[in-house]
Amino acid sequence: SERYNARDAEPRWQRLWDEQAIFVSRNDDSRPKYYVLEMFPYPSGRIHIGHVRNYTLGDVLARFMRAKGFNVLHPMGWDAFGLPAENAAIERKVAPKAWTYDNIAAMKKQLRSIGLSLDWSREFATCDPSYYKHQQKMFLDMLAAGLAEREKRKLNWDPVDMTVLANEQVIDGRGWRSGAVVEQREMSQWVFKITKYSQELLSALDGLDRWPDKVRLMQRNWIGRSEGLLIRFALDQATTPAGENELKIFTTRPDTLFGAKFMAISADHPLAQAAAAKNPKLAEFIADIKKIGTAQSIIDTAEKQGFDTGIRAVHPFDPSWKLPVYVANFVLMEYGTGAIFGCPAHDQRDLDFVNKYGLGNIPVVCPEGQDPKSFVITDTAYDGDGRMINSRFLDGMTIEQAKDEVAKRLESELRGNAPVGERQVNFRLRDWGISRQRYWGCPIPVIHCPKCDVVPVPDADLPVVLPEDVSFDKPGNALDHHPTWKHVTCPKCGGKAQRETDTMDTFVDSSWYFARFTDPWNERAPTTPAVANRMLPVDQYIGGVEHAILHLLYSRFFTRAMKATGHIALDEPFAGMFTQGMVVHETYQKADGTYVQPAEVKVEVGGNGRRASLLTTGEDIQIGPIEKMSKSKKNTVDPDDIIETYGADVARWFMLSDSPPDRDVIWSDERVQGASRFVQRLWRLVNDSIELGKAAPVARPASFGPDATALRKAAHGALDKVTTGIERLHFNVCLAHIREFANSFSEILQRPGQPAGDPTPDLAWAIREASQILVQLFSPMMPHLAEECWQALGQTGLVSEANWPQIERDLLVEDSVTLVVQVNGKKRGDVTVATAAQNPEIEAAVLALDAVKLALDGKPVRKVIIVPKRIVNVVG
Ligand code: ANZ
Ligand code: ZN
Repeated sequence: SERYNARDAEPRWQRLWDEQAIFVSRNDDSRPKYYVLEMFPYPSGRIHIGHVRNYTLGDVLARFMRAKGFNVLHPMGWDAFGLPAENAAIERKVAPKAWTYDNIAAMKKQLRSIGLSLDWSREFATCDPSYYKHQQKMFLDMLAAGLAEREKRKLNWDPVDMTVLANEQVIDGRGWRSGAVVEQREMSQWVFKITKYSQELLSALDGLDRWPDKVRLMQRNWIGRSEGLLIRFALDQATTPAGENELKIFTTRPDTLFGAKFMAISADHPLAQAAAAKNPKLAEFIADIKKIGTAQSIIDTAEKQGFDTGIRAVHPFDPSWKLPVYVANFVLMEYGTGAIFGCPAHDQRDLDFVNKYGLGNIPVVCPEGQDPKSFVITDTAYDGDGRMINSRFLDGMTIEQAKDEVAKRLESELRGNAPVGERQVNFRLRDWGISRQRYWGCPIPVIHCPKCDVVPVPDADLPVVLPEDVSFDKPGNALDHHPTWKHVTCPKCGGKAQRETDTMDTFVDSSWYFARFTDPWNERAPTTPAVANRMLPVDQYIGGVEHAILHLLYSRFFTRAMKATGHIALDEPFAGMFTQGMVVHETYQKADGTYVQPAEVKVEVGGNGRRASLLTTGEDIQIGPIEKMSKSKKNTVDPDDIIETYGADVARWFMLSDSPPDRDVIWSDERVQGASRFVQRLWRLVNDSIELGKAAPVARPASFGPDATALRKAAHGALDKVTTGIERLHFNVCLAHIREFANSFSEILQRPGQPAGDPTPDLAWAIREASQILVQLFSPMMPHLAEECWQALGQTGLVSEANWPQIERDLLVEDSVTLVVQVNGKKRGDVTVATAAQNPEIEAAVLALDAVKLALDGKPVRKVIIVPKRIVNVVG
């Protein structure tokens, strides 16, 4: 038979799937539903190889579940708002809208060439007014429900680009694009009240048992629940500006109070402001440290700095003990009370601080087995377990006992009318600031009126559509510069008013798209609750681990907000979450350090290992480390090239075969060629089997000879393993089983003494059955090749629509053994198990026997002794 020609076959099958609309799922389908979703792409212009991996993983599952008889929902759309479109407008003078939709068209063509079983009838882009209209409506619903609010916040302001920057966009205190020193500005922002759900978002993580543990842990840490004590320290009046008389701090370690050496407050703390008013040096220090960004990472890495305000705080257990109050750059106003007491012996940051300013330390927790007298701290703080020392009435207690004792005493001690201490739970999670001073985003649907303040845009006026006649000649927000767009009349009083010109963070767009996919045709409302509640949650969501926190947390919040505003009736959007690894590749560098593309390099394997040279000039190329594919390192491969050269099935097979889906996969041309050879092998194997299976009787033979049985065992064994493998997303294991099955199939076909073309009827029948099973097994991974084979096998209809084959379980009992079963040494029967069965399995089978239960007569089992392959003795 001829070689399989992917270039001819793939587009042909893609067209047929399309014409027959077989991947379109209907909302009135009564079969059980299965919702598979991969994170939708940003339309940057090109699909990259990471997308191919992501979508292939989801596609295997979608195709498999469809074959299993589910009503599969597998939609695709575009996360289409965001900064790159504006940059393109600035750099290339193309309108953001045109740029975005052109990119979508190009990428859609690429996605189609991968052969994904997507329901394109539900496609939308988040920049479609028909999508963001509903987002605006939900914003207004959230505003009415108290889940959206205006809040004054300190933000990173880039004075050159005239925009607020996210923490991630501030690099070493400078704007990532402009390079300007970023200022901290207090500005009014729209926030979503995600903190109302802090505890719930945390607790519900326990129930997400089909999520990766690492993702749940990252969310737990991000939410950052801590239990501690609020303590009101009195201030020594002689040292304190008028009107200030106490300092409130939050601590998770009240047990360490007798190890306190200083107090520290944030530069934004009112007490710092008050002290700075009379101390120019302090004011200068504060201005200095305020220049650094507010990102935790910046604060963690910056050198610890402080300035003594001269104010003294009084120790809550000793009126004569005075502690200096510093303004310090590592205390955040946004957490706790913006003030701390520092215990250097047991906190590394505090220790670094006192070592710098010569304040000393007192250890108060002594590790078990250590002599307290010789326990000193110099450069490394001790944050482990132990007993209290140097702590008066706490001495000898455990940390937990000491925490409790301090809390009890301070709770019952009053100053003024209030207790000095109060137990408190704090969360690190902050409300979600969604205002962006950007054009290419979803307009926030409110109007600012000088008389009426903030007025929601009436429902009838939605959507607030982005104007298209915008100019990017000036830096900043093009919406704000637009001559007319923002000038409106107030819907309430009819007076002159202004539209909000901030747009929403693009993370809002991706926080509910999965819900919109369930009924994207509804023009009146974001969702059709009856449909959304039936189709959600997403059964399997697949995407990169880089979204472990923001996107996945925001979506969990937004789903709750949609529930609170009546758009949906569930809390958790994603029942199963899978984070795939990256596609990585080695890097190639010339002697001068410039990177070159893999396609320009020839790699040879010689005596001294692998060496590389440049194809054009032959000059030496240095093989660098394996890294994530990136434009800057030039170690990318272009999906179009791969599909053009080898076909989509080869790319898909390679992506799935080499490593478990949650690990990184190293792109290797040799391995891709291996996948390509395997495609041809399968094609030959199926064609050979057609010849040999010709003589097969229609009816299933009454009995099978040894060859036929061996083949059937191989086929059903593979079917069993691939079925469970796909269900667990162990795709690389599935592929290994398919390979193994193909090998034993070939062997049986080529067995000597079996005259070609003339097998016995039972073997012919088994060959036909095996070839059908084989094709179905690889059809989720290589759907085009599978269709071609299915057709060659003479099947009517498409393999993409065929039901998954039924497993014959009897064939799975690989060589079994029968063991004698005894209870307390007396034979009570026997049991047959697979030779490979492990002891726990054998034990379970034995204890389930009625004869054994009868003999035990309710007595507990004390021991089960297994003599391999012979006897099982139950001792009761
Ligand atoms: C005294 C102490 C002694 C502390 C010790 C720690 C160790 P988590 O667990 O993250 O909640 N802290 C409180 N507010 C702060 C702020 N606004 N900026 C910077 N640090 C702040 O951390 C709570 C601990 O972080 C608190 O407990 C406080 O330092 C510090 F051996 O109080 B601790
Ligand atoms: Zn008004």
